[in-house]
Formats: sequence, structure tokens, C-alpha cells
Amino acid sequence: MAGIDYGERIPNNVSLGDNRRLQRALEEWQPKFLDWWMSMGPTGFQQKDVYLRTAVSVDAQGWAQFDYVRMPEYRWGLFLAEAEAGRTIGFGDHLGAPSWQEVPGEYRGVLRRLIVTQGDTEPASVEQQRHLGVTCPSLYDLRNLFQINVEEGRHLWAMVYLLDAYFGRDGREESEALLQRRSGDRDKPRILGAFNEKTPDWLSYLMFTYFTDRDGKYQLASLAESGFDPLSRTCRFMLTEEAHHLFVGETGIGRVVQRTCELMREGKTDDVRRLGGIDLETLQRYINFHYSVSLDLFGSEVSTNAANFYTMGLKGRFEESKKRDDHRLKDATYTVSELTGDRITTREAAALPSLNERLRDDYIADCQRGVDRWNQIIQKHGIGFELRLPNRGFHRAIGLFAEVKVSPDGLVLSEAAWDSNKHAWLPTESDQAYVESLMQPVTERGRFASWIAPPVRGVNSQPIDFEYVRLT
Ligand code: BYC
Repeated sequence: MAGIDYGERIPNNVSLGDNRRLQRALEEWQPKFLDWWMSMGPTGFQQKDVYLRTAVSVDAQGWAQFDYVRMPEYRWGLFLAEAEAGRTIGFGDHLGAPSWQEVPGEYRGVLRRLIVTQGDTEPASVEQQRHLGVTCPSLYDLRNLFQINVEEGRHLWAMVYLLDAYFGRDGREESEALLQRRSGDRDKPRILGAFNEKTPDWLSYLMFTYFTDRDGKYQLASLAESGFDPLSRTCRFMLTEEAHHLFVGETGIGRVVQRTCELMREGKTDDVRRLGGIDLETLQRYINFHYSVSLDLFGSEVSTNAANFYTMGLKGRFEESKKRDDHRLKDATYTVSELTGDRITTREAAALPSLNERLRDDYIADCQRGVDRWNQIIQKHGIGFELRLPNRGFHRAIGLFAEVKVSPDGLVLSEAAWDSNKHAWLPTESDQAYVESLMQPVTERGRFASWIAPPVRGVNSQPIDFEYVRLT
């Protein structure tokens, strides 16, 4: 079992103690990270005991040790999945060559950019979620929020390790800059669009963990295929933590749907707002918003960047190693969307520049699976309503669809038609005000806010009314 050395100031399984230069660089960064955590991390609760999971080793058994921890004392560290002996590069021009243990000089800039973009999202999400604790719907949910926040902090550490260990002075400058950009800041925004949006309430947060964290899963899985072995190993371990974030999103929205359906049945009404629930139409509008903003995170349909990342062996496809083709894709094609007049059609395009679209397709199929499960909850209650993912062209700001307006059903619309319908498709000010009005903290053990059902089971086999966060 690959244990993690907790005797070190920075827990790690990368033999940090043998590399004085790196150790010094990271030890200099650590207090700056903590300053950032205290000023931009969760508001309040920093001195409370939280029932958190900490990784103690990177194998299947060892990465989840539960105990009460105060967040600033969480052991953020550097954990890479075990090295695979004899690993070779699985795609692109260097297919079959031994994977790189050092940065290939000719790809240095591109690789650094990829790592910085990934790293930037991690603190951004903590910043976006920092005010949520004070309006938690239960102690169970509060604990899950903080678990995600500390792990996003650790994912930042993971990228900073790569920058400091492999990119010298430039890497250290980038590590500093990761703590200086701010989500939503006009002068120093975070790099990608969705990470500058607000996460003002718990419904938005659950949507974010379902839709936006899922982009994380697909991007990390593609980077886990990288020929640059340290990046691959880092991302493989991050994916184990990511699974919990997706669980929080999927079950969280499922619990909201469950509660709404219960209120509809019990009250024999569709007007669940009267009963303190979130109506299915509002849920649909939140889905439309968070899904479309997350689709943008995959970049343009046709991207030479994506083709280059692949050809260089830096970023693969989702489950690259399971695919049965030549892993070079020079002559392959892929079906991408196209605008023909006011219709959305498809065409065959060269596969390499279409890799963003391909990853988006994998993501869309995965998003649909959760929506199907939420619809099963609605069906079980005998309610005739179906939640749906809007068309991929709906409400987009990046790529082909950025210049047009598309309805959830996939019709290209005039500006006037869009303006007169958008309130039916995207959260309105009154939706937001209503959801905000529900955000009253519930902190009694075992109690839940009116708008969300309890989970089916507690964390780590603990009861649902366990004291997940000790507030007194
Ligand atoms: N916003 O060729 P294009 C996560 C830029 S989430 C703003 O189409 P490319 C997490 C692009 O940078 C996963 N700008 O795109 C989730 C490029 O600029 P340059 C994060 C954007 O490069 C929840 C230009 O537009 N990880 O982990 O093929 C909580 C043309 O772009 C956006 C990654 O993203 C945008 N949405 O692909 C916590 C993986 N989209 O180069 C964490 C690393 C594009 O012309 N990143 N642009 O100046 C990448 O693989 C790629 O950078 C992207 C973009 C897929 C994001």
C-alpha cells in the first residue's frame, strides 16, 4: 500500500523530503495558501470540528479515513496514484514511446497552460461556494460542502506540485497567480467562464456539483491519459475524490426532486412554493442554466488547440486506452454540429480538431443518466412531468452557438423570440428571490430544510442525525 507521510509538514507520497529545492518552494507557498483559505475559503465554521475524510494512502482502501478535523488543520498534501511500471504514451505522435517523467521541452508552454487552467478551477469553486455554510439545509449537507471545499483545495495543491516540481521559476510564478485571481473579479477573473458565475444558493451549488464538477471528471480523465506521467498520476488520484463531489450533486438534486414530489402529492397541488418546496419548472430552469454554462467549458467544436494537445500526447480522449482504433486519428472523422441557415445540422469533420466536441458528447451522455434517475423519482410519484437537458446550442457563449440564440428544443431563434421566451427557460429574478428566501439555515441534528429530502443513508455508515459538524 502506498502510504502517505504525515510526519512531513506537507503530507505526501512523492518523497518530498528528498528534494530540498521543491520542498522549500512548497513550504513557502503553504502559508500563502492558508492565507487564501482563511480569506477566500468558507466563511465562518473555520474553528468548528467537521467530520471529514482524509486520504492516508492512495490505494482503494486507504484514501478515506474519517475523523473530526478543523478545516484549517486539514492535511492538504501531494498524493499521486501509484506509478505503472513500463507505462507508454497511449496516443498521438509519440504513441508507444515511454511516458515522460520530465516535461518534454518542446511542449513546455502548452503543458503549463493546461495545468494552470485545470488548477485555476479548483480555488475558483471554493471562492464561489464560500458563503453557503451560513444557509445550510442540514448538518449532513454542511459537512459535504466542506469536504468538497477541502478537496478542491487539495486539487489546487496537486497542480501547484506539478508547476513547482517541473516548471521551475515560471511554475512558481503560476502557483502564486493561482492564489491571486478571484472568481468573478473584474480585473483578475478566473480563467474559464463558469468559474466566474455566482453560486449564491444551495440549489445552484447542487447543480454546480452535478454539472460543473462533471466537466472536471471528463477533463481530469482526459488528462489522466497524458503522456506526461506525473500529470496522469495526479489526475488519477484526483478522480477518486471527484466521485464524491458528483455523488453530492446527483443525490442532492435527486433529494430536491423527491421532496418536491412528496409536497405535490401530499398537498395535491403543483404549487409547491406555497408549501416551501421548489417547483419542477424552476428546477428545469436551473438545469438549463448550469448545463449550458458547463457545456461551454469544453471549448469550441473545432479546436486546433484540442488537436495539438492530442497529437502532442498531452491530453487524450475519455477512456482512451479502452478505445479500439489507431490512437492517432489523422485520417478519422467525427460528427459535429453545424448551423445551416437557421437549422442545426451535423457534418463529418476531421476527428482531431473535433476532440472537444467528442468529449462534450461523452459528458452529455453522462449528464443524461442522472436526469433519467431524477425522472424515475417523478414517475414513481405518478407525476406527469419530465426534466430534460436542453439542446446543446441553448444559451451558449463559446463556440459555434455563441453567435446565435437557440431554444431548449434546438430551434434557432430571432433575438426578439429569444427575449420574449428566455424567462421561461432560464432562472428569473423572481425564481432566484424565491430560492434565496428558502435559504434559512437548519442546523439541528437530523433535521432538513423544507425543500430537500433527507439522504437515504449517512456518511461512512453514520446515522443521518449524526453530528456531522459540531457547532457548539
Ligand atoms: N471560458 O480552442 P478552444 C474542474 C478559450 S472543471 C473562457 O475552443 P481549447 C472543476 C481557450 O482557453 C475542468 N475561455 O478551447 C469543476 C482558448 O484561449 P487561447 C477544468 C475559454 O483550448 C468543478 C480559446 O478560448 N479543466 O476541474 O481547445 C469544481 C479558444 O478555445 C473557454 C480543464 O478545463 C471558456 N469556457 O479548450 C472544481 C482542463 N473555453 O488559447 C473543479 C484543461 C475556451 O486562444 N483545459 N476558452 O488563449 C483544457 O483542456 C482547455 O483549456 C479547455 C479549452 C477544454 C478548457
